[in-house]
Amino acid sequence: MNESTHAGHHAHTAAHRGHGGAPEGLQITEDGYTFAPETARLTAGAAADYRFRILGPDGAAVTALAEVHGKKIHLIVVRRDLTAFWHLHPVEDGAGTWTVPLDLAEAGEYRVLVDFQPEGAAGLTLGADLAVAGDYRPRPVPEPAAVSAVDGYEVVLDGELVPGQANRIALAVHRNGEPVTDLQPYLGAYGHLVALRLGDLAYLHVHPDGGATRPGPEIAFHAAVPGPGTYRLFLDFKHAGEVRTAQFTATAS
Ligand SMILES: [Cu+2]
Repeated sequence: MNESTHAGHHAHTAAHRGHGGAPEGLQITEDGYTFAPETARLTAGAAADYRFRILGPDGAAVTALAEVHGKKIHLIVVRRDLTAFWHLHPVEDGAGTWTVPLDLAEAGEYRVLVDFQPEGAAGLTLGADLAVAGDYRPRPVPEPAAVSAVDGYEVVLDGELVPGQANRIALAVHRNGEPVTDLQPYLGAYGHLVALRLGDLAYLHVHPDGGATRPGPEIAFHAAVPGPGTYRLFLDFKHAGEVRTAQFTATAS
Protein backbone atom coordinates (compact mmCIF):
# COMPACT_ATOMS: atom_id res chain seq x y z
CA MET A 1 0.00 0.00 0.00
CA ASN A 2 1.10 3.54 -0.67
CA GLU A 3 0.25 4.99 2.69
CA SER A 4 1.51 8.45 1.93
CA THR A 5 -1.25 9.03 -0.60
CA HIS A 6 -3.91 6.74 0.80
CA ALA A 7 -3.64 6.73 4.55
CA GLY A 8 -7.23 5.54 4.87
CA HIS A 9 -6.99 2.62 2.52
CA HIS A 10 -4.51 0.57 4.46
CA ALA A 11 -6.65 0.32 7.57
CA HIS A 12 -9.72 -0.39 5.47
CA THR A 13 -8.01 -3.17 3.54
CA ALA A 14 -6.59 -4.81 6.63
CA ALA A 15 -9.70 -4.56 8.76
CA HIS A 16 -12.41 -5.55 6.34
CA ARG A 17 -13.76 -9.03 6.69
CA GLY A 18 -14.24 -9.32 2.95
CA HIS A 19 -10.59 -8.94 2.16
CA GLY A 20 -9.50 -11.98 0.21
CA GLY A 21 -12.49 -12.01 -2.07
CA ALA A 22 -15.33 -13.35 0.09
CA PRO A 23 -18.56 -11.72 -1.06
CA GLU A 24 -20.38 -9.32 1.22
CA GLY A 25 -23.67 -7.49 1.18
CA LEU A 26 -25.73 -10.69 1.01
CA GLN A 27 -26.98 -10.49 4.60
CA ILE A 28 -29.01 -7.99 6.59
CA THR A 29 -27.30 -9.06 9.81
CA GLU A 30 -23.76 -10.29 10.41
CA ASP A 31 -21.23 -10.32 13.28
CA GLY A 32 -23.86 -8.93 15.67
CA TYR A 33 -24.58 -5.87 13.53
CA THR A 34 -27.93 -5.39 11.82
CA PHE A 35 -28.95 -3.08 9.01
CA ALA A 36 -32.41 -1.84 10.03
CA PRO A 37 -34.09 0.16 7.25
CA GLU A 38 -37.15 2.21 8.16
CA THR A 39 -37.78 2.56 4.45
CA ALA A 40 -38.67 -0.65 2.60
CA ARG A 41 -40.96 0.78 -0.12
CA LEU A 42 -40.89 3.91 -2.24
CA THR A 43 -42.86 5.11 -5.25
CA ALA A 44 -41.18 5.76 -8.60
CA GLY A 45 -40.76 9.44 -9.33
CA ALA A 46 -41.59 10.57 -5.78
CA ALA A 47 -38.61 12.04 -3.92
CA ALA A 48 -38.35 10.75 -0.37
CA ASP A 49 -35.85 10.24 2.40
CA TYR A 50 -34.34 6.79 2.81
CA ARG A 51 -33.96 6.20 6.55
CA PHE A 52 -32.24 3.45 8.48
CA ARG A 53 -30.31 2.53 11.62
CA ILE A 54 -27.37 0.25 12.25
CA LEU A 55 -28.03 -1.88 15.35
CA GLY A 56 -25.13 -3.18 17.40
CA PRO A 57 -24.67 -6.43 19.33
CA ASP A 58 -26.68 -4.95 22.24
CA GLY A 59 -29.59 -4.04 19.95
CA ALA A 60 -29.00 -0.30 20.29
CA ALA A 61 -28.39 2.03 17.37
CA VAL A 62 -24.70 2.42 16.63
CA THR A 63 -23.22 5.86 16.04
CA ALA A 64 -19.56 5.18 16.82
CA LEU A 65 -18.30 4.41 13.34
CA ALA A 66 -14.80 4.90 11.99
CA GLU A 67 -14.39 7.18 9.01
CA VAL A 68 -13.29 5.19 5.99
CA HIS A 69 -12.46 7.18 2.84
CA GLY A 70 -13.65 10.25 4.73
CA LYS A 71 -17.16 8.95 5.51
CA LYS A 72 -18.76 6.89 8.25
CA ILE A 73 -21.19 5.14 5.93
CA HIS A 74 -20.96 4.52 2.22
CA LEU A 75 -24.40 3.63 0.93
CA ILE A 76 -24.90 1.99 -2.44
CA VAL A 77 -28.30 1.80 -4.13
CA VAL A 78 -28.61 -0.43 -7.20
CA ARG A 79 -31.40 -1.80 -9.29
CA ARG A 80 -31.40 -5.57 -8.93
CA ASP A 81 -30.79 -5.85 -12.69
CA LEU A 82 -27.64 -3.70 -12.13
CA THR A 83 -28.66 -1.11 -14.71
CA ALA A 84 -28.68 1.85 -12.29
CA PHE A 85 -26.37 2.76 -9.42
CA TRP A 86 -25.93 5.44 -6.77
CA HIS A 87 -23.10 5.89 -4.24
CA LEU A 88 -24.38 8.11 -1.43
CA HIS A 89 -23.35 9.40 2.00
CA PRO A 90 -26.18 9.56 4.50
CA VAL A 91 -26.17 11.89 7.50
CA GLU A 92 -26.92 10.91 11.06
CA ASP A 93 -29.40 12.79 13.27
CA GLY A 94 -27.49 12.44 16.54
CA ALA A 95 -29.72 9.60 17.78
CA GLY A 96 -28.60 6.85 15.41
CA THR A 97 -30.96 7.34 12.47
CA TRP A 98 -29.29 7.92 9.12
CA THR A 99 -31.03 9.71 6.26
CA VAL A 100 -30.29 10.25 2.59
CA PRO A 101 -32.60 11.77 -0.02
CA LEU A 102 -33.55 9.38 -2.83
CA ASP A 103 -35.43 10.15 -6.02
CA LEU A 104 -35.73 6.96 -8.03
CA ALA A 105 -37.42 7.72 -11.33
CA GLU A 106 -37.99 4.10 -12.28
CA ALA A 107 -39.94 1.35 -10.59
CA GLY A 108 -38.23 -1.90 -9.75
CA GLU A 109 -36.52 -4.09 -7.24
CA TYR A 110 -33.54 -2.37 -5.69
CA ARG A 111 -30.83 -3.37 -3.25
CA VAL A 112 -29.34 -1.05 -0.64
CA LEU A 113 -25.85 -1.82 0.69
CA VAL A 114 -24.27 -0.13 3.70
CA ASP A 115 -20.49 -0.28 4.02
CA PHE A 116 -19.21 0.80 7.45
CA GLN A 117 -16.70 0.01 10.17
CA PRO A 118 -17.75 0.11 13.84
CA GLU A 119 -15.03 1.64 16.00
CA GLY A 120 -12.83 -1.15 17.29
CA ALA A 121 -14.36 -3.79 15.00
CA ALA A 122 -13.91 -5.07 11.48
CA GLY A 123 -15.63 -3.41 8.54
CA LEU A 124 -18.89 -4.85 7.27
CA THR A 125 -21.17 -4.54 4.29
CA LEU A 126 -24.82 -5.40 4.92
CA GLY A 127 -27.64 -5.38 2.38
CA ALA A 128 -31.42 -5.04 2.30
CA ASP A 129 -34.05 -4.97 -0.43
CA LEU A 130 -35.98 -1.87 -1.45
CA ALA A 131 -39.15 -2.04 -3.55
CA VAL A 132 -40.03 0.91 -5.77
CA ALA A 133 -43.65 0.81 -6.87
CA GLY A 134 -44.71 1.63 -10.41
CA ASP A 135 -44.54 0.24 -13.92
CA TYR A 136 -41.51 -2.06 -13.71
CA ARG A 137 -39.62 -2.85 -16.93
CA PRO A 138 -36.73 -5.21 -16.22
CA ARG A 139 -33.72 -4.65 -18.46
CA PRO A 140 -30.92 -6.97 -19.47
CA VAL A 141 -27.50 -6.02 -18.16
CA PRO A 142 -25.43 -4.49 -21.02
CA GLU A 143 -23.06 -6.79 -22.89
CA PRO A 144 -19.45 -6.87 -21.67
CA ALA A 145 -17.44 -3.99 -23.18
CA ALA A 146 -14.05 -2.46 -22.47
CA VAL A 147 -15.19 1.13 -23.00
CA SER A 148 -17.74 3.10 -21.00
CA ALA A 149 -18.96 6.52 -22.17
CA VAL A 150 -20.23 9.04 -19.62
CA ASP A 151 -20.84 12.79 -20.12
CA GLY A 152 -18.24 13.21 -22.87
CA TYR A 153 -15.68 10.99 -21.12
CA GLU A 154 -14.55 7.58 -22.28
CA VAL A 155 -13.18 5.18 -19.72
CA VAL A 156 -11.25 2.14 -20.94
CA LEU A 157 -11.05 -1.01 -18.87
CA ASP A 158 -7.90 -3.13 -19.04
CA GLY A 159 -7.53 -6.38 -17.11
CA GLU A 160 -9.48 -9.52 -16.33
CA LEU A 161 -11.55 -10.72 -13.42
CA VAL A 162 -10.16 -14.07 -12.34
CA PRO A 163 -11.94 -16.09 -9.63
CA GLY A 164 -9.86 -16.59 -6.52
CA GLN A 165 -7.16 -14.17 -7.56
CA ALA A 166 -6.60 -10.50 -6.71
CA ASN A 167 -6.07 -9.40 -10.28
CA ARG A 168 -4.98 -5.94 -11.34
CA ILE A 169 -7.46 -4.01 -13.39
CA ALA A 170 -6.84 -0.53 -14.72
CA LEU A 171 -9.30 2.10 -15.90
CA ALA A 172 -8.04 4.90 -18.14
CA VAL A 173 -10.03 8.13 -18.37
CA HIS A 174 -10.14 10.06 -21.66
CA ARG A 175 -11.99 13.17 -22.77
CA ASN A 176 -12.38 14.18 -26.42
CA GLY A 177 -9.86 11.48 -27.32
CA GLU A 178 -7.19 12.90 -24.97
CA PRO A 179 -5.99 11.21 -21.79
CA VAL A 180 -7.11 13.03 -18.64
CA THR A 181 -4.12 13.78 -16.39
CA ASP A 182 -5.71 16.12 -13.88
CA LEU A 183 -8.22 13.94 -12.09
CA GLN A 184 -9.23 15.34 -8.72
CA PRO A 185 -9.18 13.40 -5.47
CA TYR A 186 -12.59 12.21 -4.40
CA LEU A 187 -12.91 10.73 -0.90
CA GLY A 188 -9.12 10.55 -0.68
CA ALA A 189 -8.44 8.74 -3.95
CA TYR A 190 -8.57 9.36 -7.69
CA GLY A 191 -11.19 6.70 -8.18
CA HIS A 192 -13.56 4.45 -6.28
CA LEU A 193 -14.63 1.16 -7.76
CA VAL A 194 -17.59 -0.96 -6.68
CA ALA A 195 -18.19 -4.39 -8.21
CA LEU A 196 -21.46 -6.30 -7.90
CA ARG A 197 -22.31 -9.77 -9.16
CA LEU A 198 -25.37 -10.20 -11.38
CA GLY A 199 -27.90 -12.61 -9.90
CA ASP A 200 -27.18 -12.23 -6.18
CA LEU A 201 -25.65 -8.74 -5.93
CA ALA A 202 -22.63 -9.97 -3.99
CA TYR A 203 -20.57 -6.89 -3.18
CA LEU A 204 -16.85 -6.98 -3.78
CA HIS A 205 -14.32 -4.79 -2.13
CA VAL A 206 -11.92 -3.45 -4.65
CA HIS A 207 -8.73 -1.91 -3.38
CA PRO A 208 -6.55 0.72 -4.99
CA ASP A 209 -3.37 -0.55 -6.51
CA GLY A 210 -0.39 -0.20 -4.20
CA GLY A 211 1.74 1.45 -6.87
CA ALA A 212 2.36 5.12 -7.50
CA THR A 213 -0.86 7.08 -7.76
CA ARG A 214 -1.01 9.77 -10.41
CA PRO A 215 -4.01 11.94 -11.28
CA GLY A 216 -4.81 9.95 -14.43
CA PRO A 217 -5.30 8.87 -17.02
CA GLU A 218 -5.03 5.45 -15.40
CA ILE A 219 -6.62 4.41 -12.11
CA ALA A 220 -5.60 0.91 -11.02
CA PHE A 221 -7.16 -1.53 -8.57
CA HIS A 222 -6.92 -5.06 -7.33
CA ALA A 223 -10.18 -6.95 -7.62
CA ALA A 224 -10.71 -10.43 -6.22
CA VAL A 225 -13.90 -12.09 -7.43
CA PRO A 226 -15.24 -15.04 -5.45
CA GLY A 227 -16.30 -17.11 -8.42
CA PRO A 228 -17.33 -17.16 -12.05
CA GLY A 229 -20.18 -14.96 -13.17
CA THR A 230 -21.17 -11.65 -14.67
CA TYR A 231 -20.10 -8.59 -12.74
CA ARG A 232 -20.96 -4.93 -13.10
CA LEU A 233 -18.24 -2.44 -12.25
CA PHE A 234 -19.01 1.13 -11.20
CA LEU A 235 -16.12 3.62 -11.17
CA ASP A 236 -16.61 7.00 -9.48
CA PHE A 237 -14.09 9.60 -10.59
CA LYS A 238 -13.88 13.36 -10.21
CA HIS A 239 -12.80 15.80 -12.90
CA ALA A 240 -13.54 19.48 -13.50
CA GLY A 241 -15.35 19.64 -10.18
CA GLU A 242 -17.86 16.88 -10.87
CA VAL A 243 -18.12 13.25 -9.84
CA ARG A 244 -19.15 10.89 -12.63
CA THR A 245 -19.71 7.14 -12.73
CA ALA A 246 -18.45 4.90 -15.53
CA GLN A 247 -20.14 1.48 -15.74
CA PHE A 248 -18.84 -1.78 -17.20
CA THR A 249 -20.05 -5.33 -17.54
CA ALA A 250 -17.28 -7.93 -17.15
CA THR A 251 -17.34 -11.69 -16.92
CA ALA A 252 -15.16 -13.94 -14.80
CA SER A 253 -14.77 -17.52 -15.97
CU1 LIG B 1 -18.84 6.48 -0.31
